[in-house]
Amino acid sequence: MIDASYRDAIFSTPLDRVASFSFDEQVVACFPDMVRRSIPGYGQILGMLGLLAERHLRHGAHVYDLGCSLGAVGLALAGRLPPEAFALTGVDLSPAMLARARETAASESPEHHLQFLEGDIRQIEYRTSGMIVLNFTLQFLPPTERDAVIAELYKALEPGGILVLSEKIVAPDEQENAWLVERYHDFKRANGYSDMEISQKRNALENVLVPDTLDAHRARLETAGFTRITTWFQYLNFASMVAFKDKASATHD
Ligand code: GEK
Repeated sequence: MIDASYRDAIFSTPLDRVASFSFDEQVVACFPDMVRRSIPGYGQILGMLGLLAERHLRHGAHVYDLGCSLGAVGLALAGRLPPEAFALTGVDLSPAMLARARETAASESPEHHLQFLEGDIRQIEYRTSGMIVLNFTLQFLPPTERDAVIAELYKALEPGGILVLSEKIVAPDEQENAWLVERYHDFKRANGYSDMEISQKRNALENVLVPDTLDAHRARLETAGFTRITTWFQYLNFASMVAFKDKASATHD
């Protein structure tokens, strides 16, 4: 288990100027608590990733966890699949996150092949993979750079491979979106965040986390080449999609 003992209190005191959100040591310490209390369905999504891998991952295939933070996706897969079933590479920009991910993987799942690489998912050379997971990561890239990353991931997937994309989303209808956001703030309040924490975090994420609509995600995935796309999960303004690369598609060159 990733240590969840540090409570997220980053935005609990008034700050005269809320700095932009960044994934530094302060965030690492309370990250498990933060994601659990601020991403509706985070635990359910992780649980389902293991089941999706059991069902769709070719035995022995390589898996990417892009924007891996503390490595929760790898641990979730390791909880369902034996060590020889897959080898996973977690990629993240944050050295502080990666240090903790390596430690946790070594103590929790020493038999599994989980490695962690410091890198920018916009720049790395991708190897052929059976499953690629973007669990709440694409949303942190500038919107204009998202198409190119998804196109690369499509190329890196082997035929029959899957991409799992979990994101905070925005509803196209203003009224519907306002309702979802308000209920999301209720969700955070119910999880112990104060109004001040909610509003300061919101300001810190402004221009850092820019959500797309589900339609925009679908269009991007289709443009990249995916023919079958399913939104398998939605909880308020958080959703997860699975996109299948056709078994008959040309192999990666
Ligand atoms: C989980 N997937 O627990 N390249 C690599 N990493 C990046 C980039 C980039 N360009 N931009 C942001 N990140 C995890 C949760 S958190 C989501 C993912 C959240 C990394 C960033 O350093 C952070 O660790 C992660 O993406 C996003 O299932 O905090 O809301």
